[in-house]
Amino acid sequence: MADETQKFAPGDALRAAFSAAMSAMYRREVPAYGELLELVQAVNADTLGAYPELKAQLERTGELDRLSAERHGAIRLGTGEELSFMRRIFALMGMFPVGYYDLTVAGLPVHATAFRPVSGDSLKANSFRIFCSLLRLDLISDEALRVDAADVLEKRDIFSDTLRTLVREAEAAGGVQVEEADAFIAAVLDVFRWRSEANVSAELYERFLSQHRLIADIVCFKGPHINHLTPRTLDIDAVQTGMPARGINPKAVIEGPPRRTCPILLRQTAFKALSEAVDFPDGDGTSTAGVHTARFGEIEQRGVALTPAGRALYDALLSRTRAEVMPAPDGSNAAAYAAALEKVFAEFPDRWAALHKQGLAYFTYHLTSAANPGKQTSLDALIETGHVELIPITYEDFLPVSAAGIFRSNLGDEQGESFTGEEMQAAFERLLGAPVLDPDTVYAELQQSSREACQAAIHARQTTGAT
Ligand code: OOG
Ligand code: NI
Repeated sequence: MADETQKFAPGDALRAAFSAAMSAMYRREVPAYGELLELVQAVNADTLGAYPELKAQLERTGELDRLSAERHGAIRLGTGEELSFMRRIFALMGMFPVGYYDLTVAGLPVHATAFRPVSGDSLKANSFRIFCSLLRLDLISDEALRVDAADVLEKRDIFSDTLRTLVREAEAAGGVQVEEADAFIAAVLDVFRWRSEANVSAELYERFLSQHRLIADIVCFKGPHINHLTPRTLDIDAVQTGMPARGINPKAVIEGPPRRTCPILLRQTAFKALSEAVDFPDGDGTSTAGVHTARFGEIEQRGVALTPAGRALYDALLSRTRAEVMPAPDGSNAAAYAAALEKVFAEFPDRWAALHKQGLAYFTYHLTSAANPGKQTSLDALIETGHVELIPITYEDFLPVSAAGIFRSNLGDEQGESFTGEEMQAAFERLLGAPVLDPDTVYAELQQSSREACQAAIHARQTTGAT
């Protein structure tokens, strides 16, 4: 009898195909993204050549293979119905909602989650993530505009009938059939492409734009166009420096922590959106030509995931840096900011062993082939004697509000917030139709299961006496 599981395309394979198809599409839609990919690949090859230890570590964790295909994207949705159906699509590709992000603290009228693979094996196979925001209509202060937005969103359907049918059939069958995989990917891809024909008149577009540019971007179009795709680099400073030569002008300051020997969390930089031609229907069969500016380019360098204690230290140091030097939007004090960041973050331990010992970051544990661990069973002691090697667990999530959010909370700028964080998360989860996973739990479980496996391996080696 044929293996039953063979008739379904595995989620990991669908996600890899989806990620590759998105990348090819975005390359066609936003040519600077193609330039950026080439630069990132060149820098990554140089970095791997210059740092054999980093190369060995990435090889060990399986990240070397996934590196050139690694990227994240972002989309913005208008309604709970869109969000919950999106969740069902992503689930078929092995992508699950992790984390809740309240972007109102950064002055954006949205909240969000990230759809991503969760298990170690799935991350290794393909780590494609999509940051997915949902508009908070309740934050549109202009009553008439709020009603208009709800009305426009109510009337659109961002999913084709083909896609809705494929998703329902796949859910009922327990997966996407192998012979439907290409049609499924094509139908999903179609949701995220750019559509130059707007949903609203030029006049209504301008009204949304003047309330908030994000609202115009979400409400006025027929689909949630992918707004950026971000490749992962091993040396963001080198990419930042190399961009102008390729005609790309990045923002002056790299967001996140400073350059370190042991990278933590996430460092990101972006370059400006392109303006795209749009046709705004006048309502009488004619249309008005205009432009829309929303899509941009971004790169990132990923470091180790931090524990809650590590994250608290990171937040405190970033906030202290910003109290010293607030980066100006025009980049005029970029060097002073970089210097302050470097100086303040000197307090954050920059050795893997120290980060582990102080419980600031997450690791997996690997018994080295060196020698017999003897009778010693304490992991800490075995790490010190070199019998157990620590491998940092990569941060797989996002930091979209760290910069702006910390600044605003320092200023106590929280007027107008009528809901607490927990209430809003619960409301978001109701619309999503599922709870979001807590990123910290995901990392803690990866660390714990690795600890247990390593301890079992130590025990096995001690009892057999093998070296
Ligand atoms: C949200 C962007 C969030 C990141 O890298 O932090 C994100 C958006 O602009 O839609 O992609
Ligand atoms: Ni991004």
